Amino acid sequence: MPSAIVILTGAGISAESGIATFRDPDGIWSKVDYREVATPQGFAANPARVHQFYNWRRNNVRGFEPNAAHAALARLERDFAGEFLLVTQNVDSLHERAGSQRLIHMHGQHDKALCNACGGRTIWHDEMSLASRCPCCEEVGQMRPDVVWFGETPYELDRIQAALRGCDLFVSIGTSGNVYPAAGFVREARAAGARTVELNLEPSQGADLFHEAEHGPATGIVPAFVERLLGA
Ligand code: BJW
Repeated sequence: MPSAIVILTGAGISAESGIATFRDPDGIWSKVDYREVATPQGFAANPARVHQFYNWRRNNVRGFEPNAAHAALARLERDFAGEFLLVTQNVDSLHERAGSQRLIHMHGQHDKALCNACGGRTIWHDEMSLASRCPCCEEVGQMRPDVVWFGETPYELDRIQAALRGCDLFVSIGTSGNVYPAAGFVREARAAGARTVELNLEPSQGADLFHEAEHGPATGIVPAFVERLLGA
């Protein structure tokens, strides 16, 4: 039984809840140019287009529910006696809705806004536009989605790296391993002496960096993995 676990999740864990992944054949980046909607330069060039994209994403996820894989990770956090940290690259809120609490959204959250004028972060469920007013500083036209775009620094990296240095089990779930720094966490965990496991539909970009792997839909392999871990 491990004494400290770090879990990294990506879009694949929410796929069976109905939320599109990014790089699968019918994924978001097959329909939208990421340079237009997920870079600071894209936002500077056409903020209305970026607001339109994230308003669509925010509205689109409303009807979706956490699945058995999210529930299994919430159960692991509840029933495992050691240190536990769940790091998600996902901007949806399905982990917290399933009951996860020791959770970091390293790429931000859909349902939060960030003010470019004062740096304030607020819960945001409505449409966002160039006419939106910051509830902290009252400026108009400075609001953006609180998500981490390419070229921006992901959130809480110090806390994540400390957890990676102290873990003896690292599990990566539903991520293609294309995007850094998350794709490098497996190396950091290995360097700390952790056992590393990949649970993904198919071998990821960095599959050979893991000690073990299981491939299949998250709603099958994640609950089974958690069951074995807690039963061990
Ligand atoms: C299933 C399944 C099922 C399907 N069951 N599985 C050259 C080399 C190295 C790095 C760079 C480089 N050039 C630029 C960089 C840096 C850049 C980067 O990594 N680029 C690469 C593309 C090369 N990274 C950054 O810019 C990051 N910031 C940064 O590096 O700052 C510098 C810094 C570093 C360290 C310290 C200090 C400073 C920021 C990255 C921001 C990413 N943002 C996005 C958008 C967020 C907002 C939004 O949602 O719109 O985050 S992009 C997108 O990709 C999103 C995701 O979180 C992220 C990862 O995607 P994910 O989750 O892996 O999804 P997919 O679709 O790729 O994979 C899904 C997987 O699930 C697949 O494998 C499927 O098989 C599987 N799957 N169904 C189980 N049912």
